[in-house]
Amino acid sequence: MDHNKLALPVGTTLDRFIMRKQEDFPYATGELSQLLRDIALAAKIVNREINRSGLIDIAGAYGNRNVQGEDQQKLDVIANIRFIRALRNGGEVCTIISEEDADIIQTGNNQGKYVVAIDPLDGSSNIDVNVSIGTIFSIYRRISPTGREGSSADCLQPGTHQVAAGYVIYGSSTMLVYTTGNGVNGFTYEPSLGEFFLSHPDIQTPKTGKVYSINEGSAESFSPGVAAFVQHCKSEKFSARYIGSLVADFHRNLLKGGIYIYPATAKDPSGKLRLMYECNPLAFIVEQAGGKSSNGQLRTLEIEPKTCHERCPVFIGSKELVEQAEAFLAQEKEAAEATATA
Ligand code: AHM
Ligand code: MG
Repeated sequence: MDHNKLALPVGTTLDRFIMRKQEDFPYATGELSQLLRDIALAAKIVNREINRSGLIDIAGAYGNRNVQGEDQQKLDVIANIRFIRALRNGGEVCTIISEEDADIIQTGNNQGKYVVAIDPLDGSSNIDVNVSIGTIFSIYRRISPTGREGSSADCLQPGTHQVAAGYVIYGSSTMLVYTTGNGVNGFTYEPSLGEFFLSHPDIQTPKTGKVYSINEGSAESFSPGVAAFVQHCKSEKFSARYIGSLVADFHRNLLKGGIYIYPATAKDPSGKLRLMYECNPLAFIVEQAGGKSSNGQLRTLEIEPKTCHERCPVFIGSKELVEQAEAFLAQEKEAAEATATA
């Protein structure tokens, strides 16, 4: 009997993978690796809370509104506490921007070299109905000198400056997907061992796809370019897939090909999604996987942020589909300019 078949290897843990990657950079100090491990630890705790949310009284509304004016769920608050505590205790991060906090958060770790922007629990209005939800994070190196609190300039760097970004999807299984700018790797959580294992090495997103994801309930306020692109998707017999939980919609399209759109609408004239902790991290990941992300004209990662919680329209996914959407928007712009000069 082949002994290996009796006890198959369990695979590469996230911790070991992070350590190996660090060895590729001879001068790396290990701080970023530690920071990623802190995030993974908080993700495991949040995963535990989400899994038991139907059993104890932590589902449902918290009774507060966050800085965006949205109803906070109890699990939003719990996830926010968990991630901030992990980052504070880890010591590598001086300053945090969180979707759940109006102001930037100083961790007290003034020697910390990194800044984190995080949406601790995205799509949390889906918790009560057991739909997949996620955490999205983005990591920057601070630009201000260490030894003092991080500044708003540290927090307001364009997405091209990200040193790492990732998301956790709490779904039919829980996964952590991240990039440090050298490809994208996905890890699946094994609850009985309490570890993330490498399950999706070097993720490449298909160049094109047949899925479009947009909230068509807002179709009446789509601009002509967005409306024309959606019509194009229909005439090409694409499938419409919209969970209404960004990480889940993004993750599916990343693996299978497709485009996710949150455009400007009458209700959300700048789009709904936040640049710093929703669009930029996913844009970094999608580009690293061979895809594309833009606000319709500009590459998402090149948008110069002005405020921590600013929103932007987003067209993200397979490269060809994002380029097609951009072409429809360019036609819209040309038509508007022609009318203006007529
Ligand atoms: P949240 O950060 O308050 O959870 O909102 C973001 C969510 C995304 O997960 C999702 O893609 C989008 O809002 C859905 O918005 P809509 O219901 O307008 O389609
Ligand atoms: Mg969110």
